Amino acid sequence: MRRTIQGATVLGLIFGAALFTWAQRPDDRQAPSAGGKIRKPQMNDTVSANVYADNWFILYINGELVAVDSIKFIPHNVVSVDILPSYPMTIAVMAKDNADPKTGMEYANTQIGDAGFILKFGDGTVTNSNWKARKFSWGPIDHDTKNPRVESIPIPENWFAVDFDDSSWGQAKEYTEEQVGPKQPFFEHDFKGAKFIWSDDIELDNTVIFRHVVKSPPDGKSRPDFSNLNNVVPDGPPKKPKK
Ligand SMILES: [Ca+2]
Ligand SMILES: [Ca+2]
Repeated sequence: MRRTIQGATVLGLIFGAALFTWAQRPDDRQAPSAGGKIRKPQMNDTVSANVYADNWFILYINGELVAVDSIKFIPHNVVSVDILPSYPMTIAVMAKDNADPKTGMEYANTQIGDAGFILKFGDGTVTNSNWKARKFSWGPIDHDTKNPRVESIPIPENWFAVDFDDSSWGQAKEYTEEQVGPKQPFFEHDFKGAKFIWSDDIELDNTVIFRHVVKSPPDGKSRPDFSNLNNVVPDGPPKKPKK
């Protein structure tokens, strides 16, 4: 009798442990560090990225192309995409004002035209003067619209790479909403806490690259690192037995 109770207790413990393991699968388990099994990322592991550029941008995260502004000039649109963050997160953005490459002027060479860029991720990442910025094309030099001239320097091939050396670059400059004058789509998306940025001259600087490293999630939330997903087979639901 005693043995039976002991057996039942052991069985109960085993069953309980199995039930606990089952209940934890697959969504509740934290992904272990590299080398172990990793669960499949779900949509609630992603965060939204909202990006607004006057006039155009291309965005890389950790060296990979993530988003391209689908409208190069007007209307001024917001690009909103889902991203699966992993930290440290290197963000690299090339932004362009819609300037004529020969004159540096906008709107069929009728005006100098200004620029602006702003970004916010769902993890709390925002643009501000902590970002690095460098101009690569600017004009018309001295605001001379009669004899407009443009100066440009070559864009480094690996400007979006994680290990690109931006240590000599200056900081981005913040601009107010009034200075940039964003259009309606901007107000329909969450940019709270983000600042408009550009390089030193928001009128004349027409091609600018921004870079920023987010060391850990700004909202403090711990997130599994799925960046090695290509190197492991993630746990999935059991396959249906073959008939
Ligand atoms: Ca513009
Ligand atoms: Ca301009």
